[in-house]
Amino acid sequence: MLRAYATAASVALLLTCSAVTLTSAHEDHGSFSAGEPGNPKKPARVVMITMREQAGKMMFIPDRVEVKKGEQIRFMLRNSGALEHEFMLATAAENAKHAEEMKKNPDMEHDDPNGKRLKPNTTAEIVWKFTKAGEFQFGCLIPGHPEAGMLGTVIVK
Ligand SMILES: [Cu+2]
Repeated sequence: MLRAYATAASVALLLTCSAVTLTSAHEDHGSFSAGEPGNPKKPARVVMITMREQAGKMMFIPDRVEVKKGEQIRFMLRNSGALEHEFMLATAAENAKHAEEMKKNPDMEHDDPNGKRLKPNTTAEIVWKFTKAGEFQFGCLIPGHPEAGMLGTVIVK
């Protein structure tokens, strides 16, 4: 588990370095590490992700998704839990940094192309195009939730 995390973090670090060079060109509309916001009018493969708590743990079901480079995915998110949860798609390193920021501001709301916060018994969608190969992470960064297991992996091949 720790080993897998370390591998993810080092992959993320490499990706972050390459993302930095792109930042200046994309400053006007932000840049995203895991690819780019999708086009809802274009075909997309549906991936359903359920968020919930059970027996002291919090989880995404499934917590691992594989996609092909260039593929567009429509994440259909459902919060079936009793608490609010969020889905933030980035690198593991970015999510870890973001989680630290959220400890200072736990009510930070997310409604971004790569992230949504869902109240209990609500749904949301994210259409995303995975333009880069690598390993990315979807995480719920509400304080305590990553620690309770609310992290998932996207493998882009
Ligand atoms: Cu959560």
